[in-house]
Amino acid sequence: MHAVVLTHGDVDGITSGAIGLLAFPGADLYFTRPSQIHADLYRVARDRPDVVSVSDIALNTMRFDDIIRALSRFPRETSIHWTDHHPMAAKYKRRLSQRVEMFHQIGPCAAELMYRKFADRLPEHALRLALYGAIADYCDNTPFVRRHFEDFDKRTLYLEAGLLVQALQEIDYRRESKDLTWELTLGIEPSSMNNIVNLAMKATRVEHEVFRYVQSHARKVGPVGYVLDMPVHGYRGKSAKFAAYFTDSMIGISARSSEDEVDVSIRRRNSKIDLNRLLSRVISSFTNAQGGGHPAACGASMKRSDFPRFLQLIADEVAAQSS
Ligand SMILES: [Mn+2]
Repeated sequence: MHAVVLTHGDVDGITSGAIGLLAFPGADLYFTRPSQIHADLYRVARDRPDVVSVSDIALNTMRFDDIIRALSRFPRETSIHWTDHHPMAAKYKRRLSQRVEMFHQIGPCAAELMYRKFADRLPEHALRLALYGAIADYCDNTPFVRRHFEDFDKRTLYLEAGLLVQALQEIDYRRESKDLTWELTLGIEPSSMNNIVNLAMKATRVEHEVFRYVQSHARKVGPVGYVLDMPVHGYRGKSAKFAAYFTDSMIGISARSSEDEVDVSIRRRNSKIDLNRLLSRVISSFTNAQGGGHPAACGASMKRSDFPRFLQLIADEVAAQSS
């Protein structure tokens, strides 16, 4: 049997992908992302696999027709599992479900969904992977996760998951993450991976420096705190949180500019604002901007010259919603 696992490169992606590898032994593993899943599906379809598992990939509606076209390239016999927890409009979900075996739920992480979907064929250690994914994605308050925290010492689970989260800040997205995923399928714990432990400690020290940097460089536009072009790469979700904290804001943004683009990570702080919905409203007033994510965590990119107006629109929306 020839199986292919396509998943995201963050901890939830890696753990849900590792569970996919355990459910389909011998499968090939590729990392992908919402902006390129259509192209990866095209490529994978040429090999006519028996099984494909896509996990933790948000549906990019701008590419929806390309995704449907790519799916149509697979032989009828290929079973395609689509497992995700990002917001997905009902019409897209219906259309996609005509070809894929859809398991979509908001609330749990993708690793929990993968575990529940394939539980009857997974080894015992896959459960820990599901819990690591849940902790990493802040999806650790579901009935499934609460129940299984009782099966271990949850403080140890947080340490192991924390090592993965931290190490991934310092890891090359494709090469080393692939080795890490394979090691996880073998049941090796993060605390037993010396390279992961070392990277996690380094990342934690860098994070503390990032915290201090944001303290002295965060700026505020209305109810939005932001930091632009930190000297260190990565740490975007974390620095967005810190920017909200240090400016006492409901929303935090960490932005990085390149030659002609700005890329932003957005987080909320003590707020129930649905960032995904907020962002999609704001983004619709820009050409060449894209983004999306979860209610509590989003990302977007836009033309560099649009960034000030983007900040202002986000601030206006937040102010309007909270007044
Ligand atoms: Mn996820």
